[in-house]
Amino acid sequence: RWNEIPLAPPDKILGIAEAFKEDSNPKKINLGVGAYRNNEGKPIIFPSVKNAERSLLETEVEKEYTGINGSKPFQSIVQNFIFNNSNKDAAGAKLIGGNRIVTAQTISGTGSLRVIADFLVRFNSAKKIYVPKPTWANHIAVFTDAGLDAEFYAYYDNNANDLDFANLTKSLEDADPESVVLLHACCHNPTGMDLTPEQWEVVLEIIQQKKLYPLIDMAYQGFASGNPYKDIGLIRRINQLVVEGKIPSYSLCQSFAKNMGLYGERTGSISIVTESPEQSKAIDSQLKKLIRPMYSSPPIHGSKIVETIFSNPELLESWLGDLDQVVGRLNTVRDKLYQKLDKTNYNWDHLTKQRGMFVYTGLSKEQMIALREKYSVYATEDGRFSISGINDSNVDYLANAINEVVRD
Ligand code: PLP
Ligand code: TYF
Repeated sequence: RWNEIPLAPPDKILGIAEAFKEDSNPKKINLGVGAYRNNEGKPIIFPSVKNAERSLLETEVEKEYTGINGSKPFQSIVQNFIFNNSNKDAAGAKLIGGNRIVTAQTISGTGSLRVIADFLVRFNSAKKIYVPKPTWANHIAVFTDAGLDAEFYAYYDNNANDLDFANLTKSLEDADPESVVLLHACCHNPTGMDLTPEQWEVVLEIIQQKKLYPLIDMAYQGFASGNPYKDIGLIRRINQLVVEGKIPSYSLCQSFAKNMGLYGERTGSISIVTESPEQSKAIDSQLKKLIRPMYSSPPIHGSKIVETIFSNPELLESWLGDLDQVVGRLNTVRDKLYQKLDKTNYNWDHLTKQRGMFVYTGLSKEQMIALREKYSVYATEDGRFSISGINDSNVDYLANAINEVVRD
């Protein structure tokens, strides 16, 4: 019966971990998956998260199913965290107060992307989504599996190792009206290059002219500045435009995988900003109708951690500190690598402009393969390094390997 099924290729990102495991070189370095490692090369649990779990262990008395869209407290925490920005976003507060945001807990960021993709296939007039070139590889798989037609808009100039803003605006101006456009809120994956507020302004203007539907993906909130409340400039601005009636609606996919280190807990959300409380009611009901036959309801442990942290000012403070430390180490590692790289024949200045978990080296596929085969440095062939795999014990070896590969 199944003899006709062909072998599927391994996932471009997750496949690297498999290859890394097989390598017996003691100096091997894993810069593949975007998951945090400390200076000892080990994954961590944020101390604030551990404390929240301790408290949950004592107080939890049931493991009942949560609602299809998650719990009300979780939805409200997420809304206040992202849209009200601790009472600093007047427009966002207005949208929350006016019942114009529908939020559902989802199976982390990937789940929220899939839920909104299914929603758009059902309800958006246009079935096309424009994604930046390059983007997270899974974006394209999620959107096309759901039945959307994914197309690229220009984003990055591989020769200049810089944002290609002129072509970015040009390709959005050429986009089919009413289509969906995917925007990375901050710490663009894989390039680490974000738009400036002035550049966002231009893009938001085109979005209005072409009646494009903004879908924002925010998987790295906090990783640009170290402070999650400072990394949501795009959201604050778009909230103003919604309140002014210039952009009717948009959606936001959000994940606590990276900024709370809740990777495997699968904790994230989808929020849809609507035009009226009546629309909100209908959309909330449709999200439930869509999710119920798919996975019924989201997991509860991660969302309870989030609820515990946000309802305790000390834990909240402690989490913000934990996140700041993680981001601080990433920035230190980025600087150290930059300092050790040979700049005589290769300009590495783009590294200093990039933010988040990745550096996008600009190295060719051949150079990346040489890094893997000659030096046991594992990363995706597009030239992306997940830099938390770098630490005091391997940064010299890594920089030397890169310098050798660039020289050859
Ligand atoms: N979006 C982007 C751009 C990502 O890089 C990731 C994870 O790497 C995600 C979404 C979703 O991650 P998760 O499903 O673990 O929340
Ligand atoms: O490194 C990346 O870009 C991501 C990380 O279930 C990831 O692919 C890994 C597993 C997963 C979600 C995201």
